Amino acid sequence: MRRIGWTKGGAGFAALLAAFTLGGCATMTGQPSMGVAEIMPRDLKPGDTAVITVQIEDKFHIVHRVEGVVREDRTITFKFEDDGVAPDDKAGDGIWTIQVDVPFNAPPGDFHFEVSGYDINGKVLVVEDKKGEAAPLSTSFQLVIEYPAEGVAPPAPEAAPSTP
Ligand SMILES: [Ca+2]
Repeated sequence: MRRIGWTKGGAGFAALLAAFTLGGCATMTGQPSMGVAEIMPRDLKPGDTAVITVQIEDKFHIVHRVEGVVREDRTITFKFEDDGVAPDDKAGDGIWTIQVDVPFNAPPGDFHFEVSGYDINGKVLVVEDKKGEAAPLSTSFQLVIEYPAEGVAPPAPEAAPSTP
């Protein structure tokens, strides 16, 4: 018997996942939804300043707090604001913003930045995902910290002035 409606292999699922991630998630239930977080600039060096934004649809103002952590180092909590104070562009527009300074002693490598929405009681909000399963209101992205051209030798010092 032939089954209809399932695509073979993982392509269908990947497409579904992409749609879920990129779709902006307008939900019919009015539950909050979180879009993809963006970081500018993408490539970071120790000492750099970056601005991270995440768009949250929150019709009923359930999202009380938005915080991020670096998965590899959870000691610092990054608190996003939607208050119109720079670098946040506009108050209450659902775009939550934070400015982060990459520590000068940050180790180079790949890091995962996780953003979550919290309710008034400080609990991570749980929403239904596309499959109707409970999922935390959160998103994550990868950020890369690179040391400036470490493999490249610094410019050769000028030939020592010859002292006669
Ligand atoms: Ca805003």
